[in-house]
Amino acid sequence: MSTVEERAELLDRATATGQAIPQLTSAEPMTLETAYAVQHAGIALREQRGERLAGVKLGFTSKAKAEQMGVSDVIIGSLTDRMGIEDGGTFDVGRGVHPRVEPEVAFRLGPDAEPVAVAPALEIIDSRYRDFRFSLADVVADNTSASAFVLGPWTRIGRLDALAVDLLFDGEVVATGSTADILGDPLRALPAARRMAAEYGHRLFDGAVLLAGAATAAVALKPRTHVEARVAGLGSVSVRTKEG
Ligand code: 0L1
Ligand code: MG
Repeated sequence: MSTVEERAELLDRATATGQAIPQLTSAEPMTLETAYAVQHAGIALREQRGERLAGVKLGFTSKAKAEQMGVSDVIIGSLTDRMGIEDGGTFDVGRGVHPRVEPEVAFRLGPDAEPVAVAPALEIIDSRYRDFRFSLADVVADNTSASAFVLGPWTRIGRLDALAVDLLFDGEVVATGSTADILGDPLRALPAARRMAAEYGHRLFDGAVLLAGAATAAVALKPRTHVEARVAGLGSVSVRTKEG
């Protein structure tokens, strides 16, 4: 039986080398509680290297994705400052295993975990498991596939329940969706995040970012692409990919 720390180190090494690993649960069963302990141990390794917590993210926030995974609840992961890329910045696809991108909505939290601003966002997810296949416990241990995130301009929070979302590669639309695909309304990510954070030990601190969830299916990234998310009423956010 491997320890929580040993499992976290396996995932950490896969992240650093870009070499996929077999699912942890292919070797031994893992409860959801242990999976979150592995996730926290992985974040502790990052903190030992000088990374600082930047916030949290939710996954499985769309009905389609939850049904596909056979789950009925969201999952929560941690974001660190080093996962953040400035708007218009660059992401090296060569450093990942098989990165994909999702157009999202982000909140900035104030004191008492209340949302104080909203922004269009891109999340780059990258499962450390072979073929992007995993069980619920595996993906939780793998910090919900978190890899990088890009935030667009912060703006005042208004109605967010049905904003059109486009994901573009080099100016061509590759996926379309709606903020309604994020829990029916991205504002529902707030109580969901508070509940999950309380249950699994994540901190919703003043200034934290909350990535509320994806408005379309994730799309595989390739090098030398201008990737942009447009959220009606909120604006756009972009990143350029390179390799090596
Ligand atoms: O951020 C997400 O919605 C991804 C959650 C984990 C599942 C996946 O990697 O597709
Ligand atoms: Mg996401």
